[in-house]
Amino acid sequence: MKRLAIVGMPNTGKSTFFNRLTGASSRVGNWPGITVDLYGAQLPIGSDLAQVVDLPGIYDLHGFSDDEQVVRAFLENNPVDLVVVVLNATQLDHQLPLALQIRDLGFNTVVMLNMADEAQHLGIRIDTEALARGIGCPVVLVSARRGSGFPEAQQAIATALADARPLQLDSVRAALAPDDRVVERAEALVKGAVDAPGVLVRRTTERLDRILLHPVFGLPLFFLTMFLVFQAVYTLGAPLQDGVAWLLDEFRALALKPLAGVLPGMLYGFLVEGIYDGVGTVASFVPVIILFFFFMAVVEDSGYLSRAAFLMDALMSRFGLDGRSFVMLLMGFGCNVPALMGTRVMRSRALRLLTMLVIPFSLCSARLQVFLFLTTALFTPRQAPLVLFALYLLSFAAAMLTALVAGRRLRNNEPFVLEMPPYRAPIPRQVLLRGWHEVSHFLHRATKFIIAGVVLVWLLTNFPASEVPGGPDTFAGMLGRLAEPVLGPIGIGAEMAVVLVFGFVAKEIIIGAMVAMTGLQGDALMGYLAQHMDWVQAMSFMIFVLLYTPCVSTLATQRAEARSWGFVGVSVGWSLGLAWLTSFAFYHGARLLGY
Ligand SMILES: Nc1nc2c(ncn2[C@@H]2O[C@H](COP(=O)(O)OP(=O)(O)OP(=O)(O)O)[C@@H](O)[C@H]2O)c(=O)[nH]1
Ligand SMILES: [Mg+2]
Repeated sequence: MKRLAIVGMPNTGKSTFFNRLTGASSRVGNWPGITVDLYGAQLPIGSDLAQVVDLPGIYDLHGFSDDEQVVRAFLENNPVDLVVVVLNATQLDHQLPLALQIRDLGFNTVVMLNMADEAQHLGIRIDTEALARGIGCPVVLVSARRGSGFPEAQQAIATALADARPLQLDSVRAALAPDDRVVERAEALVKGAVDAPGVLVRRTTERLDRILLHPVFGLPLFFLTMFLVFQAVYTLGAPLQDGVAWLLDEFRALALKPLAGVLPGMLYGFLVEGIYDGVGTVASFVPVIILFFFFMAVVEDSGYLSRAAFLMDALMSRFGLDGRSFVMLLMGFGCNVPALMGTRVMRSRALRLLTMLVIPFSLCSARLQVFLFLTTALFTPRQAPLVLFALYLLSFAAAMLTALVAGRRLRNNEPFVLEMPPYRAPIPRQVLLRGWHEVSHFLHRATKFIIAGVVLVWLLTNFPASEVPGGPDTFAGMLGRLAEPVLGPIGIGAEMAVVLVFGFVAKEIIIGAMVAMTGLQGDALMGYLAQHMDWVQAMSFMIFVLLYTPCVSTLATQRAEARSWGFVGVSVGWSLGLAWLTSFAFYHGARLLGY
């Protein structure tokens, strides 16, 4: 099978091009460093099938960051029939050298000048034929986003693949031509083939930046935006969540109830009150999570994320981190795993490790489920969003404290240069894809962890069968008693302690486990919680859940990215200790104040 690699600088639209070419759904976003790993798809070309690989962005082929090494390793370990170089047509002066380097290495090459729409808008005119002669390969002007020039691009790729000879290099670095010569050639080419106004005016972007990057109002505006996002997620999400819960209830009453007479009591309890209710309660949060990702996708795809990095850079550097670390923390609000992988764009290992140490404190969507449930159960509708916001602040504070403590060992001296991409309207397809991705992520986690967790908790609470289900002499009761001495002092009773033990694997299990344990669901479970915990205990529980340990997938990713178990050990030990101490301080502080 022929192999085709897509190479280019970060944020030039490689993944957008790849998606349009193959119909795949590689992640796209207006932030340099969205793709950090290989992503492949198959493409029928004529009677052949070609494998197309979307690669991370690289500034040059000498690069040292982990994502740049991914690209180099790919070119060194796989014969490649065609390299499609994607360049941003509005920045040819500094992007062309990469195309020349690739061509000089001897690769069969096609160059895509992407973002034709923006180039046209800015009044840039490009003589593609002159460029093609100069580089020595076909050059096509396209807009991967709008689709203009795309048939020509496909044609050029098919033709170039037809007489392809695969090339595999032993060492990309050794084969590279000296940089200054390449840069000189690129300059001469751009001079001859590109006609651009002296200064590029991006009116909308400049106007927006004057407000959003304002030295005084920029940061408050950013926090206000985030606050509104959370408020919106909460307000819009609650009825959606009720809707799903209602549907699940109806299905239960109409379709599952009749089973009660047929199945033996224990089996019915296991299937319906254990698995169905447990997984169903977790599933009712999926709409809220999708909504959350919808807003995050908008923030990411509009280009505001890069502004957030810029605004927070000064503050973050006091903690030994930088603007990119902040963006990774924000991404971690979705799920910690991709955020950890996103740190590959950092060259300094110290900075990368430090960022990977703080990311697990990001309040991910799995924890959000737990907090939505508990805040609804124990606080008034007016208080709930504020409590939630306070938890987000705590999540950030814990991350910063961690950076301060660990920063002594992991000192960063990598200068941070961030390119500000122009603002772009988010693409609906992209935003919808993110939503869909979340649903499949949930289903994946459901089959992997949630069902298993719920089943286990149900078994623990219902056995030995001679005991009263959920009673102190069941296995769950014994486990709770074991955890009691540790969790008692922070106000967490035996029942909830068992739930926390399972939360170690995945935080999504927590709510499902509560259902399996109490045999209650929805409003009934909320009522039960409100009777068995006061708000101080609930808050202490939530603080503990927020901080206590990254889930198993996060740990596995930390291990893979840092290539060290010691690092993972430090991360778990530190978060457990911090969680316990924070909950302890909160719990006893509140009690002392008379709550
Ligand atoms: N105006 C315009 N925007 C585009 C075009 N192609 C891509 N974009 C936008 O450019 C941004 C970056 O697109 P991606 O496809 O994620 O870029 P990438 O090169 O894969 O980026 P990394 O994976 O981070 O290296 C997104 O906001 C896209 O919507 C285009 O032809 N015109
Ligand atoms: Mg990409």
